[in-house]
Amino acid sequence: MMLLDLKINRRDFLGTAARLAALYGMQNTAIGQVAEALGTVTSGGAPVLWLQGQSCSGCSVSLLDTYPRSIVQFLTHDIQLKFHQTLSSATGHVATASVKEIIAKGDYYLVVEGAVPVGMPAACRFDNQFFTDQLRQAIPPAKAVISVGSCSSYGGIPAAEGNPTGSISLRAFIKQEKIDKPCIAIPGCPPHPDWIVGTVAHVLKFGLPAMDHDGRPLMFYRRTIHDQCPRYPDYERKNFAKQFGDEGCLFKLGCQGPVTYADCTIRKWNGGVNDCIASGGCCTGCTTVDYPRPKDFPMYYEVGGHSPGSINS
Ligand code: FSX
Ligand code: SF4
Repeated sequence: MMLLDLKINRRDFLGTAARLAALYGMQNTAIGQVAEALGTVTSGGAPVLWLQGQSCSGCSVSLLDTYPRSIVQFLTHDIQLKFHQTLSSATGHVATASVKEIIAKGDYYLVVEGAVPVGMPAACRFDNQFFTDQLRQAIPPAKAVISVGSCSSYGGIPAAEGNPTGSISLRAFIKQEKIDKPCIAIPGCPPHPDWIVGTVAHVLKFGLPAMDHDGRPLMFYRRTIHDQCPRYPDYERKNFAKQFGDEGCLFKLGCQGPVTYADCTIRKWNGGVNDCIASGGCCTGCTTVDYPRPKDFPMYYEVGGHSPGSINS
């Protein structure tokens, strides 16, 4: 599917390659390789099938903020986006037929956003097909599988305490189905657009990235937020904020930075403008395996300490 036919000049192209090399922590000498990677996919060699399960679609919304290469350039030049439930215009039987055709041809990269409701398959359908069955068909022919977001990577919000639909992660689903396919996890609720674009580009050119034991690419998730936090000197000096808006380390307000692997404080969000801690909020640990935690997790409390049950009362 081509969304728009934009031309990209060499300067923009190398600029993107340089940024990707930088976000991998590569030397300048690697820029050529990354440019080659983008060139490979630009020439139409990287069909991508993007499926959505139980999610809020925030991961796709986050991807729209990719920069400096626009999302249109990414979708129309870097990858051949064959189908995406939110972006594609096809609906109903037409969409179902289109996805079936893509799966039958095989040889695509499968990106999955959202958790898998194995305990209640009818909770998530694509036309008349259960999402679980769609995955059973789509995973085996894929060249690689990438789970985008915490829901797909680890279960996330749909699998939070209570979990009425018996949701599990895509990784757990692949294991449960005994499908032999590596799955790269790009957790975050939502994940940073650089993590998505950078991982896809890496897979296309270099194959699977180096990952930690939970499938996260080390190039983005190697160190904790705490280790890279501008408030770390306050933590060392035991200068803790007592309420939101205070200066100082947010640890005593529930900051999850010490146990959360991601590079938000260095990379920044919204085009390099801000991140949770810089804006005065705690790290909620959205890239951790057990996010979003039990219902007594402080994230669900109003400031002032009301219990979760009293939030709306
Ligand atoms: Fe989950 Fe993504 Fe959070 Fe939402 O699709 S990671 S709820 S931002 O959108 O899956
Ligand atoms: Fe660590 Fe959070 Fe304090 Fe930063 S604000 S130093 S991440 S506990």
